[in-house]
Amino acid sequence: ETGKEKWPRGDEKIWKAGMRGVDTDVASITKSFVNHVQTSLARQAHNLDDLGAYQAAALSVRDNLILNWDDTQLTYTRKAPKRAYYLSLEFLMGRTLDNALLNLGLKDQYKDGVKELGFSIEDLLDKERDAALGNGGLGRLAACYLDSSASQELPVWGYGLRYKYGIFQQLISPEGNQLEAPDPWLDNQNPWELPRLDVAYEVRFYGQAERLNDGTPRASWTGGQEVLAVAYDVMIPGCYTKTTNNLRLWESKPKRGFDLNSFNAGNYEGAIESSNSAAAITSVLYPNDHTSFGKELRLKQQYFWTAASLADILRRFKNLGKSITEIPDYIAIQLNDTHPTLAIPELMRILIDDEDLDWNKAWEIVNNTFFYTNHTVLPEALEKWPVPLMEHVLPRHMQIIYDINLFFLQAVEKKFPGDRDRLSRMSLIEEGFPKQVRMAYLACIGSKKVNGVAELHSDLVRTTILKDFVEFEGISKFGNVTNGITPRRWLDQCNPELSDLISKTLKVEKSVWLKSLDKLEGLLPFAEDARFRREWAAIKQRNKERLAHYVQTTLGFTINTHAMFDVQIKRLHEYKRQTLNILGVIHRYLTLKAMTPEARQKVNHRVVFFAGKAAPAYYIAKLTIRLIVNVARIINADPDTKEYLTVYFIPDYSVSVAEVLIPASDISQHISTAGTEASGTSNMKFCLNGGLLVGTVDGANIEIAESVGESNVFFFGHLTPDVEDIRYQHMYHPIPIEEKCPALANVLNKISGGMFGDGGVYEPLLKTIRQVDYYLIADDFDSYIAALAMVDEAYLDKTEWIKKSIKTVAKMGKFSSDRAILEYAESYWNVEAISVAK
Ligand code: B1H
Repeated sequence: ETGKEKWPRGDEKIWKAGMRGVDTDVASITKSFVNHVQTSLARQAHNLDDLGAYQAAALSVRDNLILNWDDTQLTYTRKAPKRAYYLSLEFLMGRTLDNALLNLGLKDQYKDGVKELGFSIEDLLDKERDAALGNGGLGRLAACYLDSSASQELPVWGYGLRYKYGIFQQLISPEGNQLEAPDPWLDNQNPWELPRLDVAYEVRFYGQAERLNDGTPRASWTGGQEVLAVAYDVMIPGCYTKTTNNLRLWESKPKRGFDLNSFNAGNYEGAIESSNSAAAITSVLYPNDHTSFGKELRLKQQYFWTAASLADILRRFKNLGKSITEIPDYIAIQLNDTHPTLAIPELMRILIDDEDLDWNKAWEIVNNTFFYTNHTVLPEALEKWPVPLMEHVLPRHMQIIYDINLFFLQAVEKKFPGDRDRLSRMSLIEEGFPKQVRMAYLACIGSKKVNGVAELHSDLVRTTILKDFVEFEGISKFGNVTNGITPRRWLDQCNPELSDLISKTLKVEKSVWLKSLDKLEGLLPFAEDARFRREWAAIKQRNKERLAHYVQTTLGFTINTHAMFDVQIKRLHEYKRQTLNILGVIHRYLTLKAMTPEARQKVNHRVVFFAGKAAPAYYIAKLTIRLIVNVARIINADPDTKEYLTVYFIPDYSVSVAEVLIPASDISQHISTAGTEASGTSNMKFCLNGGLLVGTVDGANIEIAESVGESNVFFFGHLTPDVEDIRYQHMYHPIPIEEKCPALANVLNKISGGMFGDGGVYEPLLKTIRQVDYYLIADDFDSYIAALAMVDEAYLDKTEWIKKSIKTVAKMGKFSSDRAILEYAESYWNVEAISVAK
């Protein structure tokens, strides 16, 4: 079909002469850089600072991306393959310039080029602000999957929201309290997005829905508020390939500058207000990781985004000229958690009200188009929307959900006649005041397949929250795709020396092994090579020094880089048990204090790092931060012990801070109560950089241990099947903490007693442990301390330790997000790779 087409307009030769390729030798790069300084930024050599130079470099690199993006999109249009769309409310992209340079294979050229112009590439990279449109693992996973889709040449687009403010900036007050400040990430302009002001859709809220009652299931939905969704495209380059995919983010704006009707009625204030409320939809990312609050604005975000995305996807589909019933042959839509579940009733609405399909045909199309990934089994995170709110904001969707529920429950009744309990358990509508829509159930029954994000988690989905649905629909619908991480950012970019050493050792090009990560197995024999081990250890040491330098320049602390670096970085949450870690630190401190100076000499030196944000309204999590900061203040100043043990809380954790912390770790902690962490992905990042795991038997820790060998991880704690029973005992046969775990009781008493400042401040936190202890801190404390003792023991033998580190990296191939995205493409979406001609 290609090649035979007529040139679209004008003289083909003149067009072709005007088209530029982008030359990538150093001379062309410096020329392009200077051009952008002059004509894009309107600046000159004498008034160009690092920020300006970063922008010029970014614009110059962007030229490459745009040309590749154009070719990629043209290829997709011409070849019309089945495409997948990844709908996620969060994309935690981090910085782009370094990643783009590496994926394009242009890092060295740009480094030399900017040097010739008097700049250092490292300084420029450092000027970029993170794109932090996500809370944590769920949003970062979406970013890794985009990188892998492009790298594996899969026709996948992401759809999300262009929040004006990303995740808040975290400040720590002198008392140790978390303070939140807005993240105006777009203030310096964003060279990585292309505004598409011509790609816009109208999205309706509120109004009236009336069934036509004409023998069809159709209804009309009119009135209410109409808001405009405008597209911004972010180019996603693959690694050593021309394929450059798209992430389309929607911005909300008023349909008109102001609401004319109110204006004409003399209600100027009302007019301004409605324009404000349209812009409000995409103004800020909700920072409540793992909690569902039922806020109207959040519901509006979800609908705004799913409606605009579906309209865009269907417009593209309609350009193919196919019958509407062929949607599932051309489109797969992956729902990243339940946040985009409204896409299911929205597609039903379009097929029924606009396309006039009958109910069963529409439902069949929907059922073959959507795929749902669950990311948590924690009850507080499972989304439920109050029916009255839904009826108010989305009246037509509420009707459709009731209809879906009716047909669904009729089918359940048919299969399990007379089982009323089952019907009420499985209903999409939870009875109560108010009634609520259970979004996970809607996502489940509307999708072709459902998956969890690690083996254990997928089992829990099948046997707990969706058990009834497995019994009704059959087990084969419920799968697992263990999460992965992109080795481009999480090895090649964040740990360039290790990446170079691996290439040199394997004698394999990065363009190969970074996309076939199983090749790392070739490192195994080198664990026995003393020279290789020395190089390996030296790189770890330099990464520790790089982190120490970061802490020195940002916080002013001097860190002992010859100590073991022990890192726990993730959102603050009770289930993740940062408290267990800090209580363990206090225990170690008390133990050190009780030793003679001679005995202390034999103790392993340790530096403990924490970083992470707490949801602004999560009181206990914020109190944990306060405790960590104050424990650090006391311990780091104690002349008896500070050589042996120091603690740092690194404020404002982000993707780019993670890129400095992870390569520097000797061990990292992934210590959630068994059965609570769906997967975890930083566990993979640490292991890929040669840090060992201390962890519970939870989430992806289990599969990591299976891959790297149990002897190379430090496991502790109760197992998932026991957790329920233990909680039951806590409720009905509580054992006083002094009896159950005297060591912990002693630690808690020291805190209460004021060792780390006013003990009263921490009482609410201590109470969660002394009383209900829902997350089993007391039950796991002794085995946790024992695991850390094993770590100390193992670290004494440096040679063995480095061998463990090498063997771990060698066995991490499975955890590439390339493997994960290919599983989605092959086993779920039926989407194939398609290459873009050079
Ligand atoms: C994960 C969330 C999450 N699971 C609600 N669930 C949110 C839920 O703003 N909200 O409403 C935001 C985030 N995030 C994480 O997903 C899991 O806890 C991790 O274990 C997992 O690795 C990650 C990616 O699958």
